[in-house]
Amino acid sequence: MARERAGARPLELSGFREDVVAGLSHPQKSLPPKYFYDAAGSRLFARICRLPEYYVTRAELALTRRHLAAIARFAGRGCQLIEYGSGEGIKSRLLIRALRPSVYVPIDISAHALAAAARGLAREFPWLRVVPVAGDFSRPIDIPVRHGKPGVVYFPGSTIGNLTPEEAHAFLSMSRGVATKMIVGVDLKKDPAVLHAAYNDKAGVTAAFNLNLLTRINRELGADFDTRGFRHYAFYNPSAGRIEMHLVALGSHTVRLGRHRFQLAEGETIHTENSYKYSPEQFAGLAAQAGFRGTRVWTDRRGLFAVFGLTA
Ligand code: SAH
Ligand code: AVI
Repeated sequence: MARERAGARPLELSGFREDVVAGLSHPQKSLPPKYFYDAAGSRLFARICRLPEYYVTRAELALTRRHLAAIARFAGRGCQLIEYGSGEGIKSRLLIRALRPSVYVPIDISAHALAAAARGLAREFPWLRVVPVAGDFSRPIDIPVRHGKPGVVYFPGSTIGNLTPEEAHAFLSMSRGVATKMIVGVDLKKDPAVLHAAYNDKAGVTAAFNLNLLTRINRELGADFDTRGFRHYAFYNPSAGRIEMHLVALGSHTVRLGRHRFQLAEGETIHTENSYKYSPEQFAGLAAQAGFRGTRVWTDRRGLFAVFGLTA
């Protein structure tokens, strides 16, 4: 794969059309979740993080606060902090305060949200060198780290759960080439009723987040999805250990995208996201397979979420 210089072109659009056409051509139609995050999608995700049912952000924040001293000792002060899928950077602030990194490199596919977050951080931490990189972490990215200070990769939010275990393995292996230490947020297996509520909130924000993907495809690729003809559908698949999000066609539906036409039968779904939930042992096993030797794990009091400290 060719290496891209960070920020050289509107990367999130390269391959968007091809990925959508490929995904809608499968017998089980699917769309990659990385395309949720246009400006509207990033705003909707920020609202999800504040929903009463979405325990994920609160649990990770609480546990990061509680174990911050130990996490900081693990990472080491003055490191080069590289964060994948940085979003709003809610938890990053805690780490930045505790680690005083020599540079902070937030990487995100959502260029708009990334720029806004980087501006906020630069205001809040005037001493910090912030080097935002608009990039897709599922492809090679040039990361502007310097020799000298150790690099630490931060991957919070359980974004790793949106990758299949095979993709997560590849991502972890790739990260070993970027830094010798990683701090990874992982959502844990739990009562399916808690999971179900978190992905089916009463206010309908998760539904709007899911449906926004079709609105984005219409706007940016000129497709003609009738978004009112689809309903958000999320459920826990216990044998796969994941929440699946789908969009269900309420009636038969034809979508045009350039010269392509896609037919959906009534009740047919487009699979838009997986959110894998791990047991601590499962995730430690995955990290070991990807070449990480040392593993520290911190959890919140209720055992909802874990932060792993991995050493290559
Ligand atoms: N880390 C934040 C945000 C998590 S949401 C938190 O913990 O709250 C997932 C973030 O990853 C979003 O900001 C999204 O834009 C970004 N993202 C998703 N897929 C990506 C990809 N392939 N490459 C880069 N960023 C990605
Ligand atoms: C970013 N990611 C970890 C979220 C999750 O929980 O899988 C995305 C999300 N999808 C629906 N709600 C939140």
